[in-house]
Amino acid sequence: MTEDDSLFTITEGHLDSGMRGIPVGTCKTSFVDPIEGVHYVGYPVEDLANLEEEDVIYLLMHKRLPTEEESEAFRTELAHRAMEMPTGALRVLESLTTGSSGHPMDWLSMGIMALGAADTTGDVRTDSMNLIARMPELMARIFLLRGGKKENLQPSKPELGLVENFTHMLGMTGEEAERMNRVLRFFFILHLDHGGGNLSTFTGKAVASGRATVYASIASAMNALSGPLHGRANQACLEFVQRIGTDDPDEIESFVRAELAAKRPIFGFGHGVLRAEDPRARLLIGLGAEVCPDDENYRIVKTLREVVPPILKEHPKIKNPYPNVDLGSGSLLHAIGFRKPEYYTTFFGWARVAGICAQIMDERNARDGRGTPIYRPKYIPINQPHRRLE
Ligand code: FCX
Repeated sequence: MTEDDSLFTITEGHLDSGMRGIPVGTCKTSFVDPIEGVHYVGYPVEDLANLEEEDVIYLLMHKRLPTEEESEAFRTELAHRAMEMPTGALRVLESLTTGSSGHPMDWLSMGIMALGAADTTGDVRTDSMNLIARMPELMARIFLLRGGKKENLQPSKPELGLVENFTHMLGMTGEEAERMNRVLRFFFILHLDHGGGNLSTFTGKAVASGRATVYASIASAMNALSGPLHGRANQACLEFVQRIGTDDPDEIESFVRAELAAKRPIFGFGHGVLRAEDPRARLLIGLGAEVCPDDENYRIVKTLREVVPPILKEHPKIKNPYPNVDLGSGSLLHAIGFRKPEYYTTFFGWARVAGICAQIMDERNARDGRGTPIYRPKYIPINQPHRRLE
């Protein structure tokens, strides 16, 4: 690829299409193949799904998996940074009127801003590593504060690793904790990154391109993720499953048809890039067969997976009638004990922080360290004839 190669022809039809498919930059961390799904630095995500989560973050940052020593050093660095967390900054969350006011994604975004207000160095790697290291405690505090159980917070043990420290701080022990760790680690790795152009990543990088802080950029990314067509689809999907309340295929079919007739989205299906079932959906549903095969929600999800694609195929405008990542994740999170769907997008956000930080680091290092220029796509004016006041 040379500077003068023509990559894409823009027609009028591309305008106001959400920039669908228009190449705007390069990405070193991951790509999404329309059929094979997401690959992290070349590896299909299923190859990585059972690794340690820190090693996969290392891969996104360094573009190769760590050696044993590098892995150890990386985990030690994260643990050290977690111990220096400015927890006092999070008192801002305690001042929100009641535990349940606002959506957990609002709290996540505010919590990230509060951490940044307390400790921003301006060095992108340092701020990224600090934020990644401190996310488990931010997550645990949000869960317990909102649940009115802040005194239940167990002292952080960052040496346990990111996911295990989170469940430990929530007070989980024994088999229950093991099951949670297994599912959350798998979920976490599957959600770390998804190419450069998904809305939350793009938003985070766009804000960062103006040389805003990592914290401001990532909080913006979390706000982008909070929409129901994006990250919040995992909440919407489980709520949808619970509303269906039966795994009878005929009843599910009537329900789905009624939703479509009412012009409501069928959550957990469709995608801007994928044109086949998202491998992450397959992997999560596969994990469900191991972890919660008889769970009621899980059974409904499995039936939706069979019943919905043929119905969506009847609508030629829907380019991908197949399951996306959000179809199965909610039923798994519910089965391991997270009963409130409104929290599910925070898990997605927690994981995505690392991928977006890695991409921001790459963009800041681009052009021999001058960084990617400030984002500035062109909008073509319409319905704006030149005018003057009389
Ligand atoms: N249910 C109902 N309508 C759908 C649909 C679905 N699952 N998927 C696509 N459509 C509709 C679109 O709304 C659009 O309608 P319009 O022309 O009237 O605006 C038309 O079909 C063409 O859309 P398409 O090009 O196939 O898909 P888009 O890139 O525009 O949208 C999303 C992709 C994911 C937003 C869309 O499929 C959708 O709304 N899905 C349901 C919500 C969801 O599960 N989101 C999670 C996606 C993902 F995993 C993530 O980012 O987190």
